Amino acid sequence: MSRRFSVPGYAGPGVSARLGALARLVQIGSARTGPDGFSDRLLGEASYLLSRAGERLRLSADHTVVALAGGTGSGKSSLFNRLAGADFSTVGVTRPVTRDIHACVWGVSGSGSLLEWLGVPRRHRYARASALDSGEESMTGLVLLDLPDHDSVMAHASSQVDRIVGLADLMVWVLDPQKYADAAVHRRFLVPLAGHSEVLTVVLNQSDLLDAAQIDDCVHDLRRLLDAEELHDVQIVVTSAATGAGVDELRKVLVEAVSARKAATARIAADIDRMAERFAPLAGLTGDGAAADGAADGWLGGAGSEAAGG
Ligand SMILES: Nc1nc2c(ncn2[C@@H]2O[C@H](COP(=O)(O)OP(=O)(O)OP(=O)(O)O)[C@@H](O)[C@H]2O)c(=O)[nH]1
Ligand SMILES: [Mg+2]
Repeated sequence: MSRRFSVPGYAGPGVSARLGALARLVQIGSARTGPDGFSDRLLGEASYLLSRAGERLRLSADHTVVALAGGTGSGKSSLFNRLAGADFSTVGVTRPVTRDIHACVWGVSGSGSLLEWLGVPRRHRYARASALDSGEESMTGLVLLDLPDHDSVMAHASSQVDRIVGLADLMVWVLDPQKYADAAVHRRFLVPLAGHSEVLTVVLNQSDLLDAAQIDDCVHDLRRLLDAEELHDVQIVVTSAATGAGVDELRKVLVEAVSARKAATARIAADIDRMAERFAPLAGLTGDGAAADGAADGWLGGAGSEAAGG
């Protein structure tokens, strides 16, 4: 019996598997275009969807990648440890301290290939396996990264930061009261994100070193800088990794990122399902067992509504 993924209650395979199957269908379909085969339009739209969903989603749709970035000594590792609830990443006075990316994963298995791809060494991978027991369900799926400083003397660390900026679901720029206006950070990392406030949060750390009026001045000045950079909607969170002030607020930002990511993934899963349905009537035309060879095994079946040339 054929099985339609749109049947209520049938969730089908995960988004990663769905994307893999759709990629295979496009590959097969590209060799069979024409009046009897797959339409160029269908293949074009499927390719577009694949590129939009991207390699990142194929690797792991269930994880939300949030990266702590910023200059050396701003307190990235200290905040990472606070959020992770353990001293995973070394904090120190010699600079720079963090030489490789560290990662903490909340509660979802299967992050190995993603962490590989992100370039996190095995010895620096930590898990909050007990997330489900500790009231942290809303963090499930979070992959928190502690990055080396962006202007590191170590070239490999600096290029790692550039790479992560392009693929994280949320970048958290950790600034400190002395260097929050650092022109290099603003020009190189913040300005290019103009118009993409949703992928950026700014943290003003070390607030324990300032009094209330100084904090207000700093936040006001930082807001002015961000406004000038067309980053009006970027949230500024004031924290102290030393006292724990503001860390709950930062945790909330991470939870929101996780739920936004889940919503986006659900939307993409629905898009893929609709797209795959359009391949259904053509799946038997390939003559090479395409529908049965595992590309869409157990997922793509039943009659769709779109025929070749549509
Ligand atoms: N007073 C105060 N000190 C802090 C705070 N956060 C971090 N520090 C101290 O600042 C120093 C640097 O902290 P790290 O967490 O190692 O900074 P980092 O951004 O990870 O630095 P790199 O790994 O070199 O890039 C350490 O001595 C921390 O104890 C804070 O909120 N308040
Ligand atoms: Mg560090």
